[in-house]
Amino acid sequence: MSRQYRVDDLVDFVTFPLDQPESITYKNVLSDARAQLQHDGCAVIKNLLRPTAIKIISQEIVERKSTTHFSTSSMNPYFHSTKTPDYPDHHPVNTFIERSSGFIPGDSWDASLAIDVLFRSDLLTNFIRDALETEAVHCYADPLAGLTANILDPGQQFAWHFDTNEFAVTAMIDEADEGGLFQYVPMIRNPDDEAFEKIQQVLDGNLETVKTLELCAGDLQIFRGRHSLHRVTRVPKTSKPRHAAIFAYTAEPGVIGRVERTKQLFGRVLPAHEEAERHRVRTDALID
Ligand SMILES: O=C(O)CCC(=O)C(=O)O
Ligand SMILES: [Fe+2]
Repeated sequence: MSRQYRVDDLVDFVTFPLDQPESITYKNVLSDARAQLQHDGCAVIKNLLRPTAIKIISQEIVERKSTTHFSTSSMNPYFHSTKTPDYPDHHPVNTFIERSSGFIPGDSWDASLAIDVLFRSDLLTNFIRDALETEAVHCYADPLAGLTANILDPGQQFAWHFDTNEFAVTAMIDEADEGGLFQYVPMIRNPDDEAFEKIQQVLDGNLETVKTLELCAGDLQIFRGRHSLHRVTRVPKTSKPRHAAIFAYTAEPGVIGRVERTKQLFGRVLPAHEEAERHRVRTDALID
């Protein structure tokens, strides 16, 4: 499938010269993103997408909206929906909150689309790698969860959770008129500490440690979601829907999601998921 779009059709290289990493402008954008990520694991690059790119990608999402898998479920922050008797009732593992949003899956897109060009762009992944000050950034190899659009129709919300992949990149495409806010608690857990007590306080409604982002259409967010508890607040019934393109990346190549989570998010699995379950590639021992 041929590519119709180039990255510079979608991103203004005068303001964001992704193709000139040695330029002063690039270095300024990069050092700002790095500072934000070092501060709390989240960076927002305002207005990265051209207005025309927002329109094109919005249309790509709307055209595929019928393939969204909506799954209203009650889930804990680790994406599980069933009680674990080994833990007390009042514990994050046994605290279940509504997730009613849905995802347009990875296999709804093809290489001709602007959303796919951005996700797989070396220029963008190089920038993300440099912002995260990491050695390599690979597109999440999961055929359903790698490139998705998160859909929150009026009335829906995405409950508190941790991501499986180390970092994600979100391009806001259509923001809600009201609600649909991205909230997070920076670095609440780490590989040596599950921080169950702190997490429980947030789940119980104590929002003191919570930060809220005001994302607008065209903004790009780079987020370390494996250690920072996060959610998208409810979009009220009176609002227009919220659509965000989600680009998932991993530090290691070839990572594929778990069968249980894939079924929950997409309602199905592909042979690649069954295969991966037999040869898991994981980078830490935290609960999902
Ligand atoms: O839509 C968003 O802004 C983030 C959604 C999210 O946290 C996720 O897809 O894991
Ligand atoms: Fe997430």
